[in-house]
Amino acid sequence: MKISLKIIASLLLATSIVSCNNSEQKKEGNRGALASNAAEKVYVAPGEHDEFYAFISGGYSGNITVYGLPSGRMFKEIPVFSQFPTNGYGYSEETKPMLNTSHGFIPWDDAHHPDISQTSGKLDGRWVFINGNNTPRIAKIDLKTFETTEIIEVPNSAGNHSSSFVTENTEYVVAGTRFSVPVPQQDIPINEYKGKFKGALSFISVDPEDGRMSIKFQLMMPGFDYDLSHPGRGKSHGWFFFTTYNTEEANTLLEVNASQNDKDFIAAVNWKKIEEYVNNGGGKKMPANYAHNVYSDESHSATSTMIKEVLVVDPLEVPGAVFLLPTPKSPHGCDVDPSGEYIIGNGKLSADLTVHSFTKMINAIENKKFDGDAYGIPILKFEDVLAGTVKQAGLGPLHTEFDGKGNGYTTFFISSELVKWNLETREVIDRQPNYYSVGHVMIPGGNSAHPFGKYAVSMNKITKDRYLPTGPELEHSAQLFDISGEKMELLLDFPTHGEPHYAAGIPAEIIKDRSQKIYKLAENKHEYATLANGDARVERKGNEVHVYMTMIRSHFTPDNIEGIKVGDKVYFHITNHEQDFDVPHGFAMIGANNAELLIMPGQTKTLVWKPKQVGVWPFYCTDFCSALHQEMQGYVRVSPKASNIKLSWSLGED
Ligand code: K7E
Ligand code: CUA
Repeated sequence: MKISLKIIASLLLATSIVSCNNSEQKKEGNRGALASNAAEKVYVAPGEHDEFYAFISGGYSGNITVYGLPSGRMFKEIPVFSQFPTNGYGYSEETKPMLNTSHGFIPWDDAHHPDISQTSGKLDGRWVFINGNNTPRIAKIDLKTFETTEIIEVPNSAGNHSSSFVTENTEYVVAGTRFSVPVPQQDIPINEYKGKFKGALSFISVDPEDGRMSIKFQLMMPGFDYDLSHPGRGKSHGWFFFTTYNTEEANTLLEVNASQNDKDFIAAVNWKKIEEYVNNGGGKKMPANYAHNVYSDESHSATSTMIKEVLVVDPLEVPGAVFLLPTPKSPHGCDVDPSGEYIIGNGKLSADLTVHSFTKMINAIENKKFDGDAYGIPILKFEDVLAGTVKQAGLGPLHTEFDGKGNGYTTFFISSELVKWNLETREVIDRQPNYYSVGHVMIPGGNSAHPFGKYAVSMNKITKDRYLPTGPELEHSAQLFDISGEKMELLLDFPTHGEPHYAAGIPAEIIKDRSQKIYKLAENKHEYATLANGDARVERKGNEVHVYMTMIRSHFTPDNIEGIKVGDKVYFHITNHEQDFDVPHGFAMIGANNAELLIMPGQTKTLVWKPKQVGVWPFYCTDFCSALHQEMQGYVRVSPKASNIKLSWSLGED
């Protein structure tokens, strides 16, 4: 008895010593800005606002989610490449054209890398761009309305992955193909890949006034896989850098066959030089067929135009514009530091990080120190462009961001950690475990000359035990770090939606005051808008019926419609007459083969319904808009196809 008590006592003592040590260590580790606790740092009191917006890619959701930092609260999902029943995007007649492509209507994509527009290397908060990976497209989201307002398809591409990063004045948003393909597409044996397939790097110009996108040129590169890219900035402005893998040009068993070369390349592209060449009439126009979809806030409608040619540039036609920098080992991320001097290649099969020097690259080019070529494109010598390596930083480096204070933050997928290192000395300063298997990391302004180095968000691929289990399928997990001090401090875990590949963060103050609250009814130019209740009506054109409807708390006008017949195609064109912030109304029709509509104040949207059964069928408002929301309903009488019931409708007290 005595002995066991002694043992227990000594165990207790040992435990208290251990925990004492632990808290001692924690204090050390936490000696950041204020050494306050994590909970305080992420607490945003009720009614208070977050300091940053984070636009997080949804990966296979095809969309973008908007979060607040540091709270990790989700504010909105912005539909981009995928139909979104929550508000009818891709279901309403007005938004269906946004998802039109050369393959027809495509209701889904895999969205990867959001990037915010810049002016003089600073985030200007006008637009977010993001790439559709599967059916190659670039989308633009307007940060006044947080709506997708433009999508351009990228021809001659497949797996649009080294995208969508913007140059320092948003001259271009760049899209590079991951898979090389026959250009133009043709029916040839797959094993003729080597030498025949091409990799298109597309430079999409962005109009400085209205942001309109158009493909300025496509650079037709050798048939490698172009994985990621980043623009030069500052001294390297005018250049763009792309990581490649499968420089072996294998077409099967890539996990073995594309890992043969000790080094692949970072392709350095002098886009200013090519732009000049193109402006002087260079390049070849090639037949193409790709969709350009534009949404207007005035007509509340999108149009889709097919474009029939694209300008193609062969890199050999523009000497001095493209060079290859050997980079070990199947590099994934390609990141450029805020000064524009360092180009970091994250060799995903390597333990070291490769840091290239822009200055050394220019010197080597000027001195023509080439080490052969690939399809005529000069290869520079590894030693001539290397600034140095970050030795044994971790296993499986993927992506790097910067804090603007001279440090890089690299994610390591295999060793599952975020590693902070000094750009000049390339020494590791700190490492923090990630739960689990981190992919991208985001520091607000990370792809710009002026990052906001207060927080880093790592986006993890595996969630496992971080949250309450939800069956086999889990949301991914993000982790927020305070990076204001010497050591990083883990503050918060929060789930994300889909599979985030990168995110773009920005101080809230840059965009929040410009955020639009309503659409002005007086400016509504929708061709089927009903601006006065007295104009509400129903018109028949053959078997098409157009309902010009209005909605305001708490009724639809008209709310009784008769004379509809089985086999008709009924278009409900509904205009929301509210002019107050945050008073949308919804519209749902029984048996409609689509989603509801969620209509913002001042906006017109159209739902198509094909009644299939005789009867009296209800419709209703889906958004609890007032105390009399449940009364916001109506009926449509559907008669047999051969019936003579006259078209009629109620206008109510108006
Ligand atoms: Cu940027 Cu996920 Cu598309 Cu790496 S990729 S993780
Ligand atoms: Cu309108 Cu509920």
